Amino acid sequence: MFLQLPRRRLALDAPVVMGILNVTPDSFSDGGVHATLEQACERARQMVAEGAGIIDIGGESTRPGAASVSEAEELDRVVPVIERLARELDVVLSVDTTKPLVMREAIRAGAEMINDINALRAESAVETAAASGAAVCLMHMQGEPRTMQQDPRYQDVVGEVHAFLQERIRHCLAAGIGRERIAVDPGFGFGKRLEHNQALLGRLAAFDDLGCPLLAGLSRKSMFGQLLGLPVERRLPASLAAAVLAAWQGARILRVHDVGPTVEALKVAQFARQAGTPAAPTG
Ligand code: YH5
Repeated sequence: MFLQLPRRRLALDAPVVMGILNVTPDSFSDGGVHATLEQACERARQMVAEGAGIIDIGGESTRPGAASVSEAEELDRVVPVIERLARELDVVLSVDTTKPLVMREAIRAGAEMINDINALRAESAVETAAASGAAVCLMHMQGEPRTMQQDPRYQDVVGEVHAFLQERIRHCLAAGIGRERIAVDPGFGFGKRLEHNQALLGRLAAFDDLGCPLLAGLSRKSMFGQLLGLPVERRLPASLAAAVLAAWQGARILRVHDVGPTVEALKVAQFARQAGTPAAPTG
């Protein structure tokens, strides 16, 4: 299995780690734009050295309750980082955005993938993504970031997320985005209670029949805070366990903060997955 990028293919036979690079004012100490650019690039280099295959660059905080960011502000944050990293590194660059203009400029600057938590539902987003030649990640979200955790409800969370992703895949195919350019994501924590996240994590294999590689973002999420009563800085063991469970069920891309530890944990998962099935007994 692979993901088709504009000028090459990303092999997904073994799970790939997508390192999270937030380029928001709160993510780095405030030494001005140049200091921020330099620190963001340094963080990206470090994640590549630790084994990341994709760097996901975001200029808008999409955490529950976060304020939205203007188009101009988001462009100012992400484009310089993408330009610099595209020149410097061979890693796949992904832009984490819901805005068509940001998608277009990010791809012009060297991004090869669009990670959209809104699954290209913004006006002209599908057309923009199609024309760009970039790969896309379609993520499920119920509601919108500001209010999505207020009262999330489902009759059948796995069935509803599956139906949503299927509909978004169809929409992309109709716009000319080939299936080999599409990854799908159940959107852990996006309009979901603990029981919803539990059902999705336990039944990730239910998304196999969509025929697109599965991306899972579980790193440090609130579901582990709820389950374990731990603050965000103590959620690494839970995040590693979840990444391994997701990969064991076939997830091909894991979006994480802690690249090195996740790469090691995923090697163990892949090692077990590659064990040969025992020969059927004869006689
Ligand atoms: C995702 O799952 N998530 S941003 C709250 C946390 C920790 C982490 C403190 N973008 C995803 O990472 N894109 C985000 O608790 C994403 N899939 C894709 N494709 C939220 C996040 C986070 C939020």
